[in-house]
Amino acid sequence: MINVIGLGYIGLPTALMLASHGVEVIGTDYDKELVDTLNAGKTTFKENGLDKLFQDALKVGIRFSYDYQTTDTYIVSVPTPYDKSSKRIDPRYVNAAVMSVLKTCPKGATVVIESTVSPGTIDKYIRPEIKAAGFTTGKDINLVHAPERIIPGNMVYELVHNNRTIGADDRAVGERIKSIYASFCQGEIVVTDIKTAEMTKVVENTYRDINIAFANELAKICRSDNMDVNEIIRIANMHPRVNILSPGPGVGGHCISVDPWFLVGDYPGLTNIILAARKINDGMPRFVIHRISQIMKEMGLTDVRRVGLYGLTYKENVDDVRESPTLQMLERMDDALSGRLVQVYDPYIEKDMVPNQHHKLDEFLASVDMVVIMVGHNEIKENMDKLKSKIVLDTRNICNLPGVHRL
Ligand code: SAJ
Repeated sequence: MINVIGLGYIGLPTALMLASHGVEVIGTDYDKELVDTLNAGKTTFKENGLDKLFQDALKVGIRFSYDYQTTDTYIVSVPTPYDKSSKRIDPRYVNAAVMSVLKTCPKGATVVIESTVSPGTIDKYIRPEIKAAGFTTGKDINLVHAPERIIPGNMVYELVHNNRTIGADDRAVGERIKSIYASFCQGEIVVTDIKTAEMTKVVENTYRDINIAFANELAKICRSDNMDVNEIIRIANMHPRVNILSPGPGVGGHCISVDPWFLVGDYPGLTNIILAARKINDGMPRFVIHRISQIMKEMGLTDVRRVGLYGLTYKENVDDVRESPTLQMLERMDDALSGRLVQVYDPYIEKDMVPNQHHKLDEFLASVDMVVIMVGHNEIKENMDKLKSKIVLDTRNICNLPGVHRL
């Protein structure tokens, strides 16, 4: 039996996937409400294919509990925030989970850490705690790092099809864990050491952050000299060795906007490009605010008062608002756009999160003169016609209406 600890965006789909492929699974989370919701037969977030996977797992008997179970294998998938001042990883949740495992596991059990951690975290923060608790790694407890790679919006597909990395102290333990993931994973599973697995995961997200920052910097250059950045990227990408990502209103989510900071925090002085990329991407919400003012000025619209932000989530077709560029913009908008009434709408966010939030597209549109497309949800793509009478700033390059403004 596998005890999956942490039933959030990664732990839950992983637990469901294992269970629906014949592995006995108990999911554990300390959030009582979350466990109660799952036990009542409801999923806790929206994700393509998740409800069906959940039903399949329920049919074969997956269970959810607040308690850690006594078993030989644990998969830990809890948050790993970073400390905003030191930029270093804050390992407290992973540590707490591992310490709780030690209280319940039999001798020789294996703890698989799926949470993203900075290189060396397991050596620096986890092993000393295990030792201090009187346990010896490799004897009393085996450690494995199996970072996840699935992308929100396509998690269920990617769980099955992505390649994976498994870092283990002991090759045989790594191979045993590989065989568990191979119950559902059709991709290649590489077994390596723990530190290599830690670094590889952070490198993947940092690579994407830098690529997006490059696109964002190009957007600023092109804006300053009247060039069309999207057309330039489209044509450049026709080169067989060029693949530039898309500019946007900022990089949100709990992964790409966080993981590069781990490297900046741990290797100051060696992380020039990585730090510059973080700053460029973090500066994009401010650039969007600047674009709003610029467009109004260019159009001579000093009397336009009503600006609407379409989209609160960090990207399209998900309900996750962590590190969302729209939320960052709202924090800064009061000073930058004082006097303008900012309206907000997102079809994925049902509860009231911010002032002037609407829950129906038509009502939102009726209350604004200018629409800033912050997120390219399918809903807005299917309703572009409704923006015909509006001033539109499209930060995602999805709107083809005449006169649309872009980054
Ligand atoms: N974004 C752009 N331009 C782009 C692509 C993305 O502005 O061309 C923005 C998005 O709008 C969003 C942010 O970047 O705000 C991040 O979105 P994303 O779709 O690039 O990635 P995440 O954060 O949803 O998921 C990433 C993935 N990592 C990589 O592709 C290297 C995923 O595979 C990881 O599993 C995930 O991080 C994670 O959990 O680490």
